Amino acid sequence: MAVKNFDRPTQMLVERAAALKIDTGVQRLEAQQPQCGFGQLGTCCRMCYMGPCRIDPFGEGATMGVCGATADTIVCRNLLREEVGGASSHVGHARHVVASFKKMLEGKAPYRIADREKLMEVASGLGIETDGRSDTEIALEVVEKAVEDVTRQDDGPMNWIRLRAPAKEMEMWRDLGILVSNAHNEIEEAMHRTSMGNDADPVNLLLACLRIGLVDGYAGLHMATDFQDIMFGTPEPRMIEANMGVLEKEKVNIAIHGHNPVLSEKILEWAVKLEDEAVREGARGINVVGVCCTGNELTMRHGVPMAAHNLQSEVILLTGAVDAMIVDMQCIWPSSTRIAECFDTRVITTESFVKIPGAVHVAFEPEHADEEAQRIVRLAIEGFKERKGKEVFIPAEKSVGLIGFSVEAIVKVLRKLNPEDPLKPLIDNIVDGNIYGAVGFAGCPSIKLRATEMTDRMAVELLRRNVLVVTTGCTAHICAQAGLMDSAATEKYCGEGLKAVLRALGEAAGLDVPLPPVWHMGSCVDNSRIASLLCALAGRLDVKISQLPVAGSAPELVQEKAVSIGTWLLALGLTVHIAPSPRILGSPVATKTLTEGLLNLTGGRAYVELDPVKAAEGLYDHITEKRKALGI
Ligand code: BF8
Ligand code: SF4
Repeated sequence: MAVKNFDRPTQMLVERAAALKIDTGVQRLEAQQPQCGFGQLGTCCRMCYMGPCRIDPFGEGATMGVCGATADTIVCRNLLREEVGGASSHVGHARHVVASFKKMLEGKAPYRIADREKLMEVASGLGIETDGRSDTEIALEVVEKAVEDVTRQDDGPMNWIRLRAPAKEMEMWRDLGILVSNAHNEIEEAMHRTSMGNDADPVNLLLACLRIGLVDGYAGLHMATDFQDIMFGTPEPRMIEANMGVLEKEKVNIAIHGHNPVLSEKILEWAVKLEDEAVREGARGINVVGVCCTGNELTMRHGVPMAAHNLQSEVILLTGAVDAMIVDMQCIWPSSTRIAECFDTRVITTESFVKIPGAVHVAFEPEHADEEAQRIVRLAIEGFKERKGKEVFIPAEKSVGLIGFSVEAIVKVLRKLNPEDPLKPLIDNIVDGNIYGAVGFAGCPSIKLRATEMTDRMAVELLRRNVLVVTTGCTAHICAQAGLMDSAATEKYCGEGLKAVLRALGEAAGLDVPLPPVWHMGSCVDNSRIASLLCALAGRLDVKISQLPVAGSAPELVQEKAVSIGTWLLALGLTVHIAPSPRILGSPVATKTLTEGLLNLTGGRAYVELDPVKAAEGLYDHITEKRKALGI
């Protein structure tokens, strides 16, 4: 087995797997070498059965598919289909949450409105009359507005674009003809457009990519965040622990994995209620730990420990200490059950469209959420009964962090410094250069880049240059594990200016330590929170988002979802760093448009760099240019 240089807990478990003759992604990646060059460049087409066709990027073989499609057409069609995959996941997620919320309002599902203030904010933003009406009436109308975004047949734009998009960018999108009105229609049209014999114009296809980016951002991310906050509460700062060391040998360990908090919130509730049953079976309690994004959701709202990012979602099972891993949707490795069956671990699937051979399936319906959550928790207790007394292997490492940086929480702290104009202290510090700029990290851990610690090293390089880092999704897990959400990291890694700001903010927050230098803003759908913060800053300064000294980064791209989020950020006018390269390099038009041409359309730009230090330098230079252009 090739020696990788993963962080110690991951490395130990990968080695344990090898000793036990259990395959992990490390061996499977090796077995895939060399990976297909056509696939990597995006020049393989399987849209019809005269193919599959492949275009030789060096011009020595075929230059067109059987139907005459060029590398440009093929690459752009493939890219758009990737984005459809990503946007479908996010829109599907939001739709599931909205449907559960509606059932709750109709008295059919056991949930409640946790954040009435947010409900009112969303309702007024949507132009809904709130005076003299009950919360339920108002909330039902909010649901109607959400449903319109997947049903309306007029020219729109979508209600959630009107609610959440910045005004200047909305005008720009109108001029570009990409202002979308119905997420499902857009997804259908993108599939239609890319099927054999339709759109062959690479530029037109790339504009369609921007449309899907907007679908992702507003009918996916923003909509999901808004409903989840209303239903489960808007996150507030709290301390948490991170890494696999949060597993406890003597407790029933329940790992919740996936994305949809409608399920995991109930599991958490019943894990508390059924603790006595666990104790009767000889456990010292029930320990719910978070994996991937539903982990982030529970961390942000309840302080549940962040046990594992996506790459660790299979190795955490090698501890033998997970009694049940409960999954809902997205990012779940099919290998999970093959590893789980070597131990007493139950993998429990819960969605009808997410089944895995070897898993126990408990169909989760919001109407029966309490019964099903109890059943699931009891399955975990059964797992513990079987495991009790057996050897487990839990790497001891864990870190601590302060998390919960919703925009509302950030503004609350800033208000202590300036009650009338809370963004002013932030802006003043940006102007002074104490905060040189900010970079938002989003996305996944890649088995291809984890060994170089791409995300954490980039973060440290940026902090040193007084660039604040905000993060979501699995990059948040990586940063938490690296200790970057701990106040101590502020003293250790930040430049003097940023250090001073974080100290002042820590004091304003009533802490006797600085704020951490990397702010955890939530799950992947909560990239909406990062956009809201940018939107507020740009609005306050009366500039476009593309003028701000900020950037985005998907430092370890894995999922189609990261591609669709990235495209939304490009539509918003951001420079977006990506590693490894998206599958566009086989198309000169796609490569040039996305890395240069877009600057003239939205102000955005894709920037590919696989070396963490160079990538941080590249983003720093970008921020410097933006600062100069603003005259600061
Ligand atoms: O939606 S960061 S591996 S868990 S895709 Fe998946 Fe990537 Fe993790 Fe969350 Ni986001
Ligand atoms: Fe080949 Fe054209 Fe069919 Fe694609 S659509 S597989 S390029 S013939």
